[in-house]
Amino acid sequence: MNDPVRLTRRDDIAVVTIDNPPVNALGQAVSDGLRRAVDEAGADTGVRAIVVVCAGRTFVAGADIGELEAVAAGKGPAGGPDIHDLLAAIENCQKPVVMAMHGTALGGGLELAMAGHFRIAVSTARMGQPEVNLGIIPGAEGSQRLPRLVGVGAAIEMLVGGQPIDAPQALELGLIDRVANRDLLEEAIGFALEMAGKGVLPKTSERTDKLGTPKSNRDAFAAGHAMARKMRKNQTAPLLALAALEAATTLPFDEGRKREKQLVAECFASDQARAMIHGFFAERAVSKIPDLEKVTPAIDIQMAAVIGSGTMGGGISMALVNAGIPVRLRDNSPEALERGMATIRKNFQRRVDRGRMSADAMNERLGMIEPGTGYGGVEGADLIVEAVFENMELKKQVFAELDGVAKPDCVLATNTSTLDIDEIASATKRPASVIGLHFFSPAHVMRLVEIVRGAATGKPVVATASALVKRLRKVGVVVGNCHGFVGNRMMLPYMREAQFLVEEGATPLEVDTALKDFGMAMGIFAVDDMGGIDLAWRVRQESAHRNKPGVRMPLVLEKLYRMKRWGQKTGSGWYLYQDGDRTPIRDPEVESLIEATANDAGIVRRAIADTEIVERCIYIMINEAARILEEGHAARAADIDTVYLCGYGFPTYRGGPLWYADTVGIETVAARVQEFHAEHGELWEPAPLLGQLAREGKSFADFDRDRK
Ligand code: 3H9
Repeated sequence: MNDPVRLTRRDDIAVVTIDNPPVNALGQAVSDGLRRAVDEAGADTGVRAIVVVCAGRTFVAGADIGELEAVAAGKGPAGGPDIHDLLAAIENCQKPVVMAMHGTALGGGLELAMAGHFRIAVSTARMGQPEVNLGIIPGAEGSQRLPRLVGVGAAIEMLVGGQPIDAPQALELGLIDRVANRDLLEEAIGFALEMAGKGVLPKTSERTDKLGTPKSNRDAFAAGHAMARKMRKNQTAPLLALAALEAATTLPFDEGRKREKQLVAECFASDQARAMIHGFFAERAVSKIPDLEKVTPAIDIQMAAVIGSGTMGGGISMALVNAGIPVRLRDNSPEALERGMATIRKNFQRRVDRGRMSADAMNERLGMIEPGTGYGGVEGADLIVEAVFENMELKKQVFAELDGVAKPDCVLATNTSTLDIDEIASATKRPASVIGLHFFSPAHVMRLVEIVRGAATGKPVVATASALVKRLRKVGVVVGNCHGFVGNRMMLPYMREAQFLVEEGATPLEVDTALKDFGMAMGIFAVDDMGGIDLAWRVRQESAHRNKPGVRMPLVLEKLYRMKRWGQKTGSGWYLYQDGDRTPIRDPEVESLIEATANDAGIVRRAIADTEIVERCIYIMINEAARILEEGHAARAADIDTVYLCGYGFPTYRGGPLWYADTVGIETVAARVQEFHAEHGELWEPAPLLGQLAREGKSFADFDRDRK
C-alpha cells in the first residue's frame, strides 16, 4: 500500500502531502504518517517552514468515518481516535506550519488545520465542523480551537448547524489568514517563507481574546440552544457540542479538550451516533447497484426534454438546469406552459431575493429552458422526462408519441409516483429505454429520487439514471416496479393505520404529536393536508381494485373529500388553516365527524397511548418494508432507510425505519406485529421475512451483510 503521507522538499520548505483518496480522510495511517513527517521536517536543520497540503479533490474531509463507525459499535477507544499528540506536535513545532486547503476541510480536517500556525485556502474551499450530522461532536479539539479563532457565536452556529462556511467568510471570521488566488501550493510556500524566522509563532490553543465571558456569551448560548431545539429536535449531539463550547469559554485549553473527549464518548455511546453514521453510509451505498458492473456505460446527458409544465415538470426542469443540463420544456397547452414558466421564474427569483443565487445565474438558468408546445426540438434530447397528469392512458399516449420522435439511445423516463412502468413501457417499441424517475415535490429542492426499474429496463439506462441523479446532487435509490414503489407503498399503510387510530379514539392532533415527538418531520395528517385530500382520495380510488372484500377501510377520508375539505389548498382538511398560514389548527368539527362516523360503524372508542400510536404507525411500515425486501423491490434494507431519511422526513437520529427496527430488536417488533395481527386482522399479516429474522436472531443489518 502506498504511504498516504509524503514528505518532499522545495528548497528550504518541507511540503507534507496527504494523499489518501477519495477524500483524504484522517484515519490512523494518515495521522501516523503526518506525525512522522512533521517530526522529521521539524528536526531537519535545512527546513525553515512546513506546508501541509492535500492531493486530489479535497483537503482532509474529516476523520475516517469507517473508523468512527467501529467506535460507535463499541470496537475502539470510547472517545474515538485520539490525535492530540499529533496536533500538539504541529502546534509546538518550532518552524511555521502553514495549512493549505482546497475542497472541503471538514471535521478532523479543520481540526488539523487549526493546529497549524497559519492557514491559507483557495476561494472555493469550504470549512466546517459537520460532526452533529453524524450524531457526534468534534473529537480532536475543534470545540476548543474554533471559538478561539472565530469567536463563540460563530463557533456555536458552525457546531450546532453543522454547515460549512466558504473561504471568504472564513477569512472574515479569522479562521484562515489568506485566500489563495492563483496557485495554492506556490502561495502557501510563499506564505511559509514570509513567516520563517519571524519569531514567536501563533498558537490557537493559547488564544483567549475571542472567548468572551459567561455574561457576554449568555445570549449566544441561548440562541444556540434555540437553534438546537428548532433544527435538531431530540438530538443529543448539538447539546453536547454546546457543553463542549461552554467548556472552552470557562476552562483552560488542556482541561477543555479533556472535557471534549468525555462528551465525545457520550455521543459514541448513544444509539443516535450509530444511526446517523449508518445513514451516512447508506446514502452513499445506493449508487452501488448490485447487478450493475462498474463498467456498465452511462449515457452522457447533454440535453434533456421535460414533458408537462406543471409543478413536477417545472421543478424537474429547474433541477436539470441547476446541474447545467439545458431543457426543452414541452406542454400541449400554451396557457399551462406560460403558467409553468412563470412559476419557474418566481422560484428562481425567490432564491435571488434570499441571496442564494445571483441575478446573472438566474438569467443564465432561465435561458437554458426552452419552452414550447409540440415535440419540435425534443428529438435532440438524450433524456426525456414525462411529467404529465397521473393517468395511465395519458402517459401511454405520451410515450407512444415520444417513441416516434426520440433519438434511438434516448432515455425515456416517467415521473409517475404509482403507475406500472412496464405498462407505460409497453406503449413504446423500446421498453429497454424506459425507466421511472420518481422525483418528490418540490423537485428542485427534495433530494430523493426513486429510480424505478421496469422488467425490461436496460442496465445502461439504470446506470445513466443513477449517474444523472448524482449529477443533480440528489440521492437516487433504485427500486422495483411495484405499486407505490418503496416510499409510497410504505406510506399507504402508514396513513391507513393513522386513520384507524383516530376512528378508535385518538384525535388527528394526538396522532401527529406522538409522531412528531418520535421525530417525524411532520405529522401524517398534516402531510395528508399538504398533499391534498383530493389527491389521497383519487389514489385510493385508483387502487380500489386491490382491496380485498371485507377488509377494513378507513371511513373518514371520503367524507372529507365530499365536503371539499381538501387540505391546505381549501383552508381545511384534517385541520383548519388560516389564510396564508400553513400551521394546522385543531378542528373540533372534524373530531366530531370522526367520532360520529366511528359510532355509526360500531367502532369502540378508547383513549390511545402515544406508544401504541407510534408502534402501529411505524411497525406497519416496517412490516411492509420487509415484504418489499423479500420481494426484491429494494436491494438492501439500507436503501429503504435512505428513501425514508431523504424523502419522508424520518428522523435521521433513528437511522431509517429498518435501522430503527434493529434498534428496537426484530424479535420485539415481530412480536408486536403478531399481536396487532391478532387484534386487527389481515392488514397486519406479518411479513415472512420479519418472522424469519426474528427466529434466526438476525437484524436487517445482518440481512444486508448476508446479501453482499
Ligand atoms: C470527524 O471528523 C470527527 C472528528 O472530529 C474526530 C477526529 C478524531 N471518512 O460523499 P461522497 C467517502 S467526523 C470515510 O460521495 P462528494 C464516501 O463514503 C467526519 N469515508 O463525495 C464515499 O465512498 P464511496 C467529519 C468518507 O464529493 C466517497 O468518500 N466529516 C469520508 O459528494 C465519496 O464521498 C464529514 O462529516 C470520511 N470522512 O462529497 C464529511 N467522507 O465512494 C463527510 C467521504 O465508497 N463527507 N467518504 O461510497 C462529506 O460530507 C462528503 O463526502 C464530501 C465529498 C463533501 C467530503
